[in-house]
Amino acid sequence: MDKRNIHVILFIMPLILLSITIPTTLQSTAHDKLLCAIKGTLYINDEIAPEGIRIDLVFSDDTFNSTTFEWEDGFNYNIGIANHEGQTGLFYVFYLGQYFIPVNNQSIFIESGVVFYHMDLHIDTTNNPPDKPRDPDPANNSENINVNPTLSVLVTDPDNDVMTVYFYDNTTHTEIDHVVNVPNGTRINVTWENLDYNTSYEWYVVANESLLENTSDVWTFTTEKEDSNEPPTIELIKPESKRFYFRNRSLFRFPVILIIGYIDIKVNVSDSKGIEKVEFYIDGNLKNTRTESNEAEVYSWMWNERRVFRHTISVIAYDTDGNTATTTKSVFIFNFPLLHPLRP
Ligand SMILES: [Ca+2]
Ligand SMILES: [Ca+2]
Repeated sequence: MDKRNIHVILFIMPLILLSITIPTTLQSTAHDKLLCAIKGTLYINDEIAPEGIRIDLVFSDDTFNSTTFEWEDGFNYNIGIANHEGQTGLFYVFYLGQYFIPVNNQSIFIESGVVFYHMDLHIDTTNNPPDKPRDPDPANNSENINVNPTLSVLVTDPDNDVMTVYFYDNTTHTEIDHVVNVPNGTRINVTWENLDYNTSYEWYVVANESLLENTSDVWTFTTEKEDSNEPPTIELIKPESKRFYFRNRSLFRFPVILIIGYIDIKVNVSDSKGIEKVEFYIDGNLKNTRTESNEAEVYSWMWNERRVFRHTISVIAYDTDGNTATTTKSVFIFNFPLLHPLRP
């Protein structure tokens, strides 16, 4: 047994005897510095650490208790835990300019009446933080972005660690959303909802692999101008100008539109935001309303009324904001449906 081990035993033995024989209240007044503490050895990559490294114990109420690693009677660090009974603390080791969370024993619950805990801490400096999240979409300084954009970045970790990735609004510093269990080398997406039109936004991303994290640059984009919902477009595709129709069939060119019998009136309608309805009029009287197209962008209605001579077909398309488009054509028609029982 070497000299150091003997010192350890000589130190521990009276402490144990004290714990057994002296009431706790007496212990804490008489030995405040030794008692109510966490003591242990700090290992860095499995080697006993050099002295002078700072170890912090952070409790849930945000109080900060730090000590500097030093050799002390066989215990290498010594953090007071008085008044933290019932709380859970987390260790952080500040080393090489960054915080490391010990690989084992990283959290500790302080029970009341405990004199001290012996807890060795191991940190692994061979772990690297995730790389800065990069390759944003929308790209930095993008314009005309929609008001519910999908935000996307590429995240990587040099050690192939799985990450949690947080997206933040840089103006309010609130979280937009996060994604857990993200493998190294993944492009991830979240949606930022209900932004204002024609406004600049700033965002950034934090990739965290539970021990270390890294923060992206701040990126910005500007949303699109408020949508003005243009009116629809409409085109009468049947009857065509200067055609002769017989019972719905186009037969030949004619100086005017001449229709014998019934005819399907067809329009081609389009709108960037969607069509609400299409109305069919004869001589200004509403005859039919269609809310569904018969085929892509084509709305039709079979006109089969007893009519002779000249009449006016009008079709009005309404978009979802009530904007309209109208097409009108004059036709000559001779239709006696009551005399033509062979209707389709
Ligand atoms: Ca890592
Ligand atoms: Ca429109």
